Amino acid sequence: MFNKVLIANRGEIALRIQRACRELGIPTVAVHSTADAEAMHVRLADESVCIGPPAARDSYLNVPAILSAAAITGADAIHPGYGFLSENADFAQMVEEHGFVFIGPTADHIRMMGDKIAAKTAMASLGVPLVSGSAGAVTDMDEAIAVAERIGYPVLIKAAAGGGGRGMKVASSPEGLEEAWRVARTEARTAFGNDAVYIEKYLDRPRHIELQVMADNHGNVVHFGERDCSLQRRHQKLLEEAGSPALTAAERDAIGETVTSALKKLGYRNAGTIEFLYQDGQFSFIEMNTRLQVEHPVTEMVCGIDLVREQIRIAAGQPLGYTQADVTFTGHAIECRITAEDPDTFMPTPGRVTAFHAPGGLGVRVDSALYAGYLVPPYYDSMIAKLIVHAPDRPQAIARMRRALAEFAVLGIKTTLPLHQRIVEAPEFQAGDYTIHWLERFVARA
Ligand code: MV4
Repeated sequence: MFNKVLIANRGEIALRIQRACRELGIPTVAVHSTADAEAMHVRLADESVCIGPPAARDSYLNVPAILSAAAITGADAIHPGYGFLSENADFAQMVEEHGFVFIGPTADHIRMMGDKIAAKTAMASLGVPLVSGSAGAVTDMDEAIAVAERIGYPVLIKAAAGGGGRGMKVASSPEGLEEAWRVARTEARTAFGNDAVYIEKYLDRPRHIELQVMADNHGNVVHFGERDCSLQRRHQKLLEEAGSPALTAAERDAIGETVTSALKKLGYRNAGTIEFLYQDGQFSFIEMNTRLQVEHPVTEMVCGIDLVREQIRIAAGQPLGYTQADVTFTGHAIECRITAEDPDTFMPTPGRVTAFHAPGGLGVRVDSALYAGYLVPPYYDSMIAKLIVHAPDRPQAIARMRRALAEFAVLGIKTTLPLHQRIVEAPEFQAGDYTIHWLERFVARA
């Protein structure tokens, strides 16, 4: 096992990783920007190193500073968390070249999944279902027209280097295709420095369902079921659930078997999330995320497994120690992502938190680095807390979330707590009857 782990992140996820390390008996090193000197992740770490000024590019993305911090503190492994450097293949490679263990997948797998065309090609060859579309990159307009004619309109043009919703254009007719094609290529070139694009059939009312997997270095792969992440606004998730209200246990088992067998053949290692669009009973692979995700706690609650502990054990070379048959799903879990934003306009609301009271009680978990007196800095992501509830079934989980949201007090700044209260009251949410478009409209009609 590792002697010391450096956590290359901040906020609640830095605390989350520290907690797993502490339970494994591993000392931790926090890194922080000058803006985060008073942050909870610094206070709770065994050691800390300041790695630069507030702007992320000069601190949390500053690779030489982070590698130096690992070297001077004698850390032997680095956990990247999510965001920042977590899906940067060059960083993962550099970490290993400097003699540290990267707690995550191999640089080659991160690189492969970062290229959305390479990811789709690999998954298709391993038997994972895709949405119909081009076989790879589409390089000229005539080919684009031919692909669209074959799969039928509407179609979606996506950037190979995109992902997470960036660089997508819908075309509903041959007339619209030429314009969408030009705009998509230009945006891809300016945003990613890579104008490769591909074409898919546009699904008009899908759910976003993702599967959590974990693979050790000995060929064992298990899945921990799905999360429904359809409740998002502008590609920012607001609420996630495990399991999906739309899936049966048989459907979960089937897609789980497809995915674990594919990743076994791929030789994948550590944590991964396979994203699907789900519509009319069909799964269509869209992307794979090669990191721990923000919403991992809902999976932990229903499986009773510490996913970060598993990541660390696996990176240290230990086998999983259990099989798919040992993974069981109990009850239902929901997570609300609370942000420092105006609940009506979504403008960030950094500032001083004057009072903080987190909810508690049976089946309530709060992952947050907030405290009374904390100054929410303007430089980083606006998420300030994740409120997670677990209960025997979905109606009880919703009742528990309503109760916990009512207890939660964050004073001094505006937060999205009132918006979450409205979402869990909505009949469509309570019925589990929503697609990726529902929240966007719900917010607009308020
Ligand atoms: C799609 C789609 C419809 N049809 N692909 C957006 C994020 C990126 N990961 C993929 N995305 C989409 N791909 C096809 N063929 C609709 C979306 C999409 C979406 C997907 C998941 C969650 C929220 C979304 C919001 C808008 C569009």
